[in-house]
Amino acid sequence: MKVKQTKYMKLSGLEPLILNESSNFINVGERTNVAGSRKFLRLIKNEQFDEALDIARHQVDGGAQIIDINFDDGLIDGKEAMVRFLNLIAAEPDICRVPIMIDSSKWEIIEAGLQVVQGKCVVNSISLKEGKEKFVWEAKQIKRYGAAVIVMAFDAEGQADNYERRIEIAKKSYDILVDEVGFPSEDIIFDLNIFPVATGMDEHRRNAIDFIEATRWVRENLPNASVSGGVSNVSFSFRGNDGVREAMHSVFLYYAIQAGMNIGIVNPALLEVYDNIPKDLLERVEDVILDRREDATERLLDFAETVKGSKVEKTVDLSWRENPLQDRITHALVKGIDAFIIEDIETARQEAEKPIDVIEGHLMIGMNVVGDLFGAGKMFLPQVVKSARVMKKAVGYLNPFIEAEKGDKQEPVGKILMATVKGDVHDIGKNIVSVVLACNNYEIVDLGVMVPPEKIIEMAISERVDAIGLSGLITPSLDEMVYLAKEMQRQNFVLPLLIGGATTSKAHTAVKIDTQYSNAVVHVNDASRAVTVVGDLLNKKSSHLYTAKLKKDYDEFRTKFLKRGKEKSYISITEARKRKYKIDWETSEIVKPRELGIQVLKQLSLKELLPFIDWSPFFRSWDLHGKFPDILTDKVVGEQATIMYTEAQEMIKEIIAKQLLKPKGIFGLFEANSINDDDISIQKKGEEIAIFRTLRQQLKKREGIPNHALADFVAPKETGKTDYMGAFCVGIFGAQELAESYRAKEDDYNAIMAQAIADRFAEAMAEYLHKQVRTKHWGYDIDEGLTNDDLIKESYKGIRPAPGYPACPDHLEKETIWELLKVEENIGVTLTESMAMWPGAAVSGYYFANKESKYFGLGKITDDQVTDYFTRKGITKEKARKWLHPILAEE
Ligand code: B12
Repeated sequence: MKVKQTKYMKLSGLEPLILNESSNFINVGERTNVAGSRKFLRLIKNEQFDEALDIARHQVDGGAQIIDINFDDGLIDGKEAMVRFLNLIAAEPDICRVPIMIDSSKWEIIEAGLQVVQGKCVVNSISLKEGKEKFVWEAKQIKRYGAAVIVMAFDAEGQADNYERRIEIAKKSYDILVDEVGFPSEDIIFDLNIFPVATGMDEHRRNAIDFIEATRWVRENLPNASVSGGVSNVSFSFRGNDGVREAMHSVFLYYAIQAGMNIGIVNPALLEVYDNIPKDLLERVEDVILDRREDATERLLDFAETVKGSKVEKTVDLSWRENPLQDRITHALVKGIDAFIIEDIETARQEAEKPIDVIEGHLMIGMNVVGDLFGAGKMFLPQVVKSARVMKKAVGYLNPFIEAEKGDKQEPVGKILMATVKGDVHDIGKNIVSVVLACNNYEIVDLGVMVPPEKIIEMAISERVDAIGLSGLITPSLDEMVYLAKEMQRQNFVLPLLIGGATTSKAHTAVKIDTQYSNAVVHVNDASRAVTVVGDLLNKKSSHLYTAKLKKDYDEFRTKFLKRGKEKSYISITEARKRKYKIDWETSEIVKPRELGIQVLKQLSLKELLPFIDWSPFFRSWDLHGKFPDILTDKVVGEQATIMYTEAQEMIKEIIAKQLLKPKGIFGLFEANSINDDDISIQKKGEEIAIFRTLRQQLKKREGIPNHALADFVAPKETGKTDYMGAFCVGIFGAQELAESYRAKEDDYNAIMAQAIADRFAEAMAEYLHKQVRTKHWGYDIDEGLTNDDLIKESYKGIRPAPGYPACPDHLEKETIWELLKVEENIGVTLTESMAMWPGAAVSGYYFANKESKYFGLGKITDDQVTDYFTRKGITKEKARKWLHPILAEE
């Protein structure tokens, strides 16, 4: 069900979590609930809070997007435990990046949690159980603390256990909250009570379907409210039979999500992929969940006996080759198997009247199945890209036959121009989106990377495209997008403009790009959304309505966003400097590097980098979420992740054997002192050879919390002590060529894989080199003995921030690294006009060794610091504002 919302729930830990119409189902982790996990209960009772933190971390790593925390147990001081645990979490960025759900039946525990929790949380829960007065009072408190709330379907008469009661209580609670308390409607989540089915009692037969139907009613009738629930309850009768329980959970979720359930507690280990449920089991489970037959429970119980503990062994199954031709072609496309496609296409061609019919018929039928499965979340990105490979192979085979019959041409549903903007070199995201759109029968005009705006305009006209898609990874690309929108307006374009890539956002699109162009502008944050958005934009009948809606949406978003930004308060740069992070330089250890000066890495083999690869981002770039290596056994994406991992290993073997990629690196270690508070003077034998400019946090903080700048980690000149600092650049050459060689063979899947592998090697090389520096060249931590896992968790001493990252967002500083290390002359990595590095798989940054140095986010800065910065740096104010604008507080 497409739920219409006018407002979206916006939660946050360190990172925002916004629930809009296109958000996927949000999974709440419940292992940090003493009622949900015996282990957690034991650890808390024994006061082993550190180990308890690991449970929280494990959940977030495993994909939980919110974590539920509950200490309701007679033997625990719940209030004290809640405060202590939340404070501990706040110091763990990898945990507290997700929002928290403060769960308790006692108000005093909830309130204690609300007072310390970081970000915008959810309170679990309140209800009308003890009357309206208490309900209103608690809701007002929660509103005052700015949290969202779960409302249980419970009132003085008891818990809602049928459809009517569920909607009655939900409506009553909603009206009180919205009309009397003034609670934001988007911050209300209903828990409509999931109860077991197949218990043998007639009154339980409709438990699941009533929940599902009540969910639909809430989502249709109570604007902006969400629906949640604990899914495992539904299968309670089948405890001990995980096979059946897994199937029941997926079937239940499949229908509940369609009805609008958007949040829930689901144990991923007890979830089967809907399409993998054997047909006979599926039918019986659906009969029970949807209450389709009188004897549904008995039939499932009988069948359940045969399902116990079963896991089918895998062998290569070629039985699909026995199926009719269309089924074989569809199977090959869905499974991405190209081994028999030419054979099947040839048969189809011989049977068809014209060769084009095979594309428009057989292949499109198969690709429509792929499109539907992907749209329904039943296929993952890498699988779709593999389908496209099979499709391309088939079309490639048919093309000569089609050309021989002149005049025949398959009509695409639309033509999309795709480009990575001027100055930017990243194209994995753009390539993935292009493939997904091509799979859906759009013709793609791909202009590649670093495309100047004039070329985009010229090609859009000459190719008569239907929409323009722009991609960018680093912040300077955002300006290029704004510029292009202005140009499109000036030249009276009417084409829709799509915006995507890692640094783009709805906020930037709404505030900066949408205002420049009077036609459709839309931000698309992942490939799976691209197809529907483009479909809506190009639909002749409804596109003007869609565009009008978009414009209105962006307008409202902009108004709110601009208002919000102004609410934060900042201190002056002078004040911020007084509150700098102070290291006691009298006692702090300064280690002189064993080797000062510049060194170029020669003869480094890729093999040495293998142990340093962090695989998790590799899967993320394919939209598969989870932490490596757990992701390989994940219930939902594990199979796909394992296939990709195996294929990546094979490609790496070939890359190493044939030396298809070449790693190059350079670093330098220098004498250094911080000067004028925020600058770092780099010296050679006491003489200044370069100055790094750093920026300082200006957000107003609590007393005693410092306002950081990277310069704080280097001893000030006035201490009279010589300190040290480093800089580096690493790059992986050959990825573009390798990707092109695959693309020439119509193999986008391996082309994208090659680029993703090169990116992994670039990060691994940065990690490898940092370790060499710490333990050898600088040698401040000779016997570090960290495992690869520790490296990924950055448990080492010292930091290696990179210009563009949150602590140092000014990309211009790369110029200083380039001059100091002579990067281009020494290893050939170049800088584009937007300060992107070529080749794309490259990382550059600084080394700080002090054991107190740490990563931080700069946040926004105010005009006084900009003035100070451009004066120090010797550039114009205009230039400084151009490069710093994403972090300007008043923008
Ligand atoms: C992996 C990574 C890298 C990899 C390469 C990334 C790549 N090829 O995509 C490496 C290690 C090489 C790298 C290097 C750098 N990185 Co980096 N990197 C990342 C990271 C962690 C993930 C990016 C990613 O996974 N890309 C994979 C693709 C598939 O995702 P995507 O591009 O977003 O595309 C999807 C959508 O956006 C959308 N989409 C994309 N384009 C389009 C276009 C259209 C029309 C549509 C409809 C949709 C669409 O669909 C895609 C598929 O779902 C991000 C942080 C983050 N979480 O995003 C930082 C990040 C992008 N990097 C950043 C920076 C600063 C850098 C460096 C400058 C650091 C440095 N000084 O060395 C360098 C620059 C490299 C260069 N050549 O200039 C910053 C950028 C912020 C900024 N201020 O500019 C980020 C945001 C990290 C941060 N939090 O600060 N990086």
